[in-house]
Amino acid sequence: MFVDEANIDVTAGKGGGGCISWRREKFIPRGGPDGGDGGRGGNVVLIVDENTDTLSTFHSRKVFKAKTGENGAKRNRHGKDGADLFLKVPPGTQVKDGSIVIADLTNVENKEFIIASGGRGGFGNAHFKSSVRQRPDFAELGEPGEQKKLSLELKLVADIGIIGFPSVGKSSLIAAISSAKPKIAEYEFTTLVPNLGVVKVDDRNFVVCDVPGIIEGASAGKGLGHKFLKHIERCGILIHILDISKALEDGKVDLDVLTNDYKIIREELIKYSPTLADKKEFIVLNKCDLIPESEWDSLPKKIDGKPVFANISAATKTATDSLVVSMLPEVLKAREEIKNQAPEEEEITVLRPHEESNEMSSYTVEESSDGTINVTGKRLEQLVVMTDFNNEGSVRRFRDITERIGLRRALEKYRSEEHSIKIGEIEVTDHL
Ligand SMILES: Nc1nc2c(ncn2[C@@H]2O[C@H](COP(=O)(O)OP(=O)(O)OP(=O)(O)O)[C@@H](O)[C@H]2O)c(=O)[nH]1
Ligand SMILES: [Mg+2]
Repeated sequence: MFVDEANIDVTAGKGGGGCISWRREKFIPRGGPDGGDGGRGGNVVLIVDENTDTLSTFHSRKVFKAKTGENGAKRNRHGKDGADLFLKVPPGTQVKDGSIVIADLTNVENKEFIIASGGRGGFGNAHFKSSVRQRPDFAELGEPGEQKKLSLELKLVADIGIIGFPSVGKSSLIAAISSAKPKIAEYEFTTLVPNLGVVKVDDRNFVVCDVPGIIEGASAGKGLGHKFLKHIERCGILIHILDISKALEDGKVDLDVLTNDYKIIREELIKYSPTLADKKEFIVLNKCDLIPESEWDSLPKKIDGKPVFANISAATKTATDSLVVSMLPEVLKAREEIKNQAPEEEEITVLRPHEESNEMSSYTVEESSDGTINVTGKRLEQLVVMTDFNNEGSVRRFRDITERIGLRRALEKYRSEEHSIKIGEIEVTDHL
C-alpha cells in the first residue's frame, strides 16, 4: 500500500532519577553524600533510509516511546542513558508539528534528526554538596521526555516523473524500464496512486515515478484531479508520454492530434504549478507497434521545441533501453542542478519554534480568568518537574531558588485563597 501521510505520537525517554546515598566509611556510619546522577532519557530520532520508499510502517504502529534513563546509584554511579529510538523514514519525508514544518528530510543520506529529546537525568545528592550545604539530603527526579504529536508527509523523491493522459502507457513504460510492477490495464485511471520504480543503468540507479493520468480540467478536480502531481514536484525531469496510435488516421499519423494532446496536458501542468511546468521535459511517442513502420521515419524529432523519443513501444520494449541510456546523463545533470539551486529557491522553509531562554530567571507570570496564576519559563518548568516535593530538602532547595530569582516576591500579592499557582503544569501553591 502506498502511504504518503501518517500521524504519530512520540515520547522521548524520561531521565533517570538522582540517587540519595551516603558514603560508608570505617567508623563513620553516615559519610558524605555519594548519590549519583540519573542517565539521560533516550531521544526519538528519525533516520533517513534510502531503502524505504513509503511511510507504511507508520500505518500499523503510531505510538513510539524511547527508553527511560537509569537511576543514579550509590558510590557516585551515573545511571545509564536510555537508548535512542530510531525510526526509519524515506528520503523526502517532511515532519510537521501542527502546521509548522520542523524537518524536511529531502535527499539526505543517513541523516538523523531528533524529533523528541530525552529528559535530563536528575542530579544525585552528591551534586548538591557545597561549602554551605555539607549534607544535601535530596536529589532531583528525572525530567520527563518531550512528547509530541507529529504528522509525517512523504513527497516521493523521483528523478523523473512520467506524465500524460490516461492509458497512454505510463505504467507500461515504468514496468518496461524499472523493477516496478504496476497495474496495467486498458481502462483509464488504472493507476490510482503513484508508482515508483528504480531504473538501473550500468552501475547507476535512478528513480522514475508514474502518476495517475491527467485530463483536461484536472486542475478543476476532473478525473483524479492533480493532487498526485505533488509527488513529482521534486523531479528534475519530466517524461511526457503521447499515445501515437491515437493520432493514426487512414494509416497516417496526424501530428495535430499529437500536439493538441500535448498542449492540453501542458496547460493543466501550468495551472497546477509553473515550477513543475518549467522542468526539463522529454516527449515519448509510445505504442509505435500499432502504427505502420512506414510512418516511423516521418515522426517529429521535436514538439514545441522539446526533444522527442519516437518509435517507442513500452509493450514490446522497443527502444526503451536506449531511452533509459539517454536519460541517465540528463538525470545526473538535473541532480547537480537541484543541488546547486540557490537557497532562496527552496520551496520549504523549516521553521523552528522560538528558542526560549534557558535562564532560571527568565519567566512570565500571568493570571487566567479563573484566578489561576500561571508561571511559564523553560528552565523553571524543568526545575519543577525534577523537584521531588515529598522531600523536605528538595522543597527547601526549590524555595531557595524561587527566592533568588525573585519569583516568591513576584507572587506575594497572589498568596490568598482565591489563587492557585502553577508553574508549567504543576501546582506549587503550597510549596512556595
Ligand atoms: N500496443 C501497445 N499497447 C500498449 C503499449 N503501452 C501500453 N499499452 C496498453 O495500453 C493500455 C494502458 O496502459 P497503461 O500502462 O496502464 O497506461 P497508463 O498511462 O498507466 O494508464 P492510467 O494509469 O490509466 O493513466 C494497456 O492495455 C496497455 O497494455 C504499447 O507500447 N503498445
Ligand atoms: Mg497507469
